[in-house]
Amino acid sequence: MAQMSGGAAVIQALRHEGVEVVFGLPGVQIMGIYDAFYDQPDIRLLTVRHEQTTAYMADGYARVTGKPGAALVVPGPGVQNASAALGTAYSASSPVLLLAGQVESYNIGSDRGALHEINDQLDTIRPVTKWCQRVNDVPSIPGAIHEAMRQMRTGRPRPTEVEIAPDILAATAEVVFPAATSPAAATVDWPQIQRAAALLREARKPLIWAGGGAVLAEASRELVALAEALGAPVATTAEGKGVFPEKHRLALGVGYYGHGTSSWAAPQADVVLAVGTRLTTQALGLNAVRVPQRLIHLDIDPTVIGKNYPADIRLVTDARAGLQALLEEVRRQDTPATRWSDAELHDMGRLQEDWLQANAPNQSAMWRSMQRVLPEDTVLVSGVTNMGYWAHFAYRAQQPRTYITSSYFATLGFSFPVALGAKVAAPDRPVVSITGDGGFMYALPELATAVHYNIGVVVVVFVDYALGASKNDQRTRFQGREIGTSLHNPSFAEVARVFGAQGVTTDPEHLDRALQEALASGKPTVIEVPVPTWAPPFQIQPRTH
Ligand SMILES: Cc1ncc(C[n+]2csc(CCOP(=O)(O)OP(=O)(O)O)c2C)c(N)n1
Ligand SMILES: [Mg+2]
Repeated sequence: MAQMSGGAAVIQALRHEGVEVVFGLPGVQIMGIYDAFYDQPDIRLLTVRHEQTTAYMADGYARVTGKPGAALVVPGPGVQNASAALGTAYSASSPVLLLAGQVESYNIGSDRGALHEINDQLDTIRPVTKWCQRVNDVPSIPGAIHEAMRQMRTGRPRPTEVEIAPDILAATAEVVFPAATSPAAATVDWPQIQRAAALLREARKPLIWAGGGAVLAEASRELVALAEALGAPVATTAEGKGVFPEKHRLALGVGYYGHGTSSWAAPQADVVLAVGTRLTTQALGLNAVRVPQRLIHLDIDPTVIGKNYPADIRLVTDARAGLQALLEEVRRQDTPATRWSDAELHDMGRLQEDWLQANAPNQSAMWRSMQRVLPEDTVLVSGVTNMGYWAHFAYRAQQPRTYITSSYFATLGFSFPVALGAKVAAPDRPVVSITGDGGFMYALPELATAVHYNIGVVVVVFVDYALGASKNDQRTRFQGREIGTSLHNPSFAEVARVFGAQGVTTDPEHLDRALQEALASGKPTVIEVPVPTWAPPFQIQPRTH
C-alpha cells in the first residue's frame, strides 16, 4: 500500500505488469502520466510524431516479443488518430494497450466542447478493442491496467484500452497493486482430440492449415512435430507465415486469394486440420476447402470455428496445447506411411515456381536476391504494396514472429511505423519494412523518430509514382480509365538524408547490395527502388483446379 498520484499509479501498474517501453505523444490531459516517467528508470518512454505511430509501434513490439505493447495518447483526436493502428492490431489479434486521456471528469458526457472532447469515447474505441474501461478514481488504476493485461494474456489477444481523466491522474490516494497472476494452463477436450486424431490417422491425404493463432500460441514446435508424425503438408495464411519453416519438405507456403501451392493442394486433401485461423476466403481463395472434405477446426476463439467453412470437429483450445494433445494421440498408434509422396510435394512446389515466373518474374527475382542477404531471424514487415503481397509467396520465412502483416485490415501505411516498434523490441536483429510510395508517406515523418532514438530500421520503398494496386485495378477492371491514382513524390532517399537518416536509390539489380550495406550500418536507412506498376496477386485470376 502506498500513497501516490494517479499518474504515478499508472506507471507503477505498468511496471508491475512487466511493461518495458511506452510509445506516446503528450498533451495536457495526460501530462500526469508523462510526469511520472520522470522519476523512474524502468520503463522507456518514446515520443513519436503522430498518434497512429504510438499504436503501430506498440503492435510491432508485440508481434516480435509476444508481450503486450503499450501506447499513450490524448483523448479525442489522439484516440482517433491511433484508431486505424488499433484496428490493425485487432485484425491481427495483437495485444496492444492504449492508455488514453479523457476530458476532466465533470466534463465527461457533457458535450460542452471541452478541449479534445469527443462524445462517447469508449464507444468509439469498442469496435477495435477486446475490452476497454474508464477509470474513475485513483485506487482503481492498478486493477484496470491489470485487467487490460489479463484480457490480452488470456484467450484471443486483441487490443485493450484504459482511459483516465486528468483530475484522476492528479489526485492522490492509497494504492494497492494486484499480485501478478499467470494464466491458467490450457485445457483440452480429450474425447474430441481422440476423434480428431483418429480422423487424421485414417486420412489418405491430411493437410494442416496454420494461421496467426499458431504464432500467438508459440506452437511452432508442436506444429512441426505433428506434421511430421502425420506426413501432412502444412499450408499457412500470411499471418501464420514462418510458424512452419518454409524450407521444410512439408511446407506448402502461404495460400492467398486462391493462389499458391497451399491453395492448390487443399482441395486434394481429404482431411484438413485448421489451427489458429478463420479460414477466410482471402487466405484460401474461393472454395479452396470443399465439403465433403472433413474439417477439424482448432481455435482458442469458439466464434471463429466453423465461421467460414462448416467444421466436423471443433477443438476450442490454445493452438499449442491442442497440437500437443493431437500429437500424443496420433503417436499412440501407428500412422500409415506418408500419403503424400515426395514427388507429389515437389511437383506442387514447382507449380508455384512456374506460376511466379509467369505472373511476377521481376518481383520473384528481387525476393530471391533480397533473401540471400537476409538472415533467418530478420523481421520483415510486409506492407500493403505489390512487393509485400508477392512476398507471401516468393519470400521464405523460417521462424515464427519474423513476418508481420496488417492482416485483414490491410492498412496502407502500417509497415514503417510497425517496423520501428519491432526494431525497438529486437534491436540486434535486422528489421526491414517493405512499402510502396503511397504507403510510406503515411508515416514518413517518423524518420525523425528513427533518427532521434537511433532505431536502425531499413525501409525499402518501391516507387512507381502510383497507388499501384488501385491503378492496376483501373487498368484491368475499368478498361484503363486511370484517374486519381498517380502520385507525385519527392526523392525518398533525399528526404531520408534531410532527416539525418541514410538514403540511397538503387535499381532492382543492386537492391541486395544496398540492403546488405544498410543492415551492416545499423542506421535507419531508406532504400528507394524505382519500379513499374505491376499486377498484385488479388487482381490475377486464380488457377482453376
Ligand atoms: C488505409 C488504407 N487506405 C486505402 C487502401 C487501399 N489501397 C490498397 S493498396 C493501395 C495503393 C498503395 O500504393 P503504394 O503504397 O504506392 O503501393 P503499390 O500498390 O503502388 O505497390 C491503396 C490505395 C488501404 N488498403 N488502406
Ligand atoms: Mg506505389
